[in-house]
Amino acid sequence: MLQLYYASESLCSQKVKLVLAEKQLDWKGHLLNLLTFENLNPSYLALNPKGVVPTLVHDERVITDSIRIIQYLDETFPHPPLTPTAPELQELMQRWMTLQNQFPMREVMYGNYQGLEGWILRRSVQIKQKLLPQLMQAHPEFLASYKAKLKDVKQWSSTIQDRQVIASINRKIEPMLTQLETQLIQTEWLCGTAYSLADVVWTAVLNRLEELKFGDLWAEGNCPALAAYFQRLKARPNFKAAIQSDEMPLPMLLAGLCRTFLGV
Ligand SMILES: N[C@@H](CCC(=O)N[C@@H](CS)C(=O)NCC(=O)O)C(=O)O
Repeated sequence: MLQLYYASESLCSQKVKLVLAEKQLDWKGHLLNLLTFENLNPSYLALNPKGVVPTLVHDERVITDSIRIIQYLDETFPHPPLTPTAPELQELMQRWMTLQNQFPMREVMYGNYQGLEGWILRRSVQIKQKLLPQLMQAHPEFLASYKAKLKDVKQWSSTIQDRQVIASINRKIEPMLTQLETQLIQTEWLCGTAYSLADVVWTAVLNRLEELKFGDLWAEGNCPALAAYFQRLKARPNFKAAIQSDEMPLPMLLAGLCRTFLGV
């Protein structure tokens, strides 16, 4: 039995949902509301001490971190395979996944969303900063997790409020996409002729960058191979279910909005 703890519109959750769909696996979902901080509940921290989604539970085994989860799924359920067999292509796949994983997408998202959405996201980080000391007092058995989270949230909050830092992170997006373009001029998928975990990861990221209005970086002839690649990714049968139609259910959104407006 596969169980996935995930959140709506979470980039890391989308990668896992796409792999589950590609492999046509049945799974039971536990949808967490990040806007009401369900990810910081002690019951969830017991599974995922960092208090982030996603978490996969397979029978008794708990796996955290989206990259580890998708690799685990591919090893455990090898059909269809999403890892190339040639060692040099496996290495290439790791490189594409590391490039993505090391890029501060969280800061890109929280720093660039505009309007109400941006306000909600940035305010949720401020509320988290106020909430964590209270949680430390209420649940001292999770003190280490909450302390680490608070340290991370303080850094996160100061980064997304600093327009210059966000602008300098944004400037790194184009060179990263140029690396993809160089590869995709030569091959259909990032690791050659077969769709792989690297393509899964970049499906979620390119989609998010487009949502954040960075799509011009590859459109209008700027990166034609990347633009064509993104069209191929979006045309795949599982894109819609795993990524495009990923929206927070209305009751969850309303609960999140209340919490955000009240600021507690
Ligand atoms: N490296 C982790 C990052 C997980 C992560 O940051 N998840 C986000 C959603 S995409 C989250 O849970 N954010 C809530 C928080 O940090 O409080 C992974 O790939 O799974």
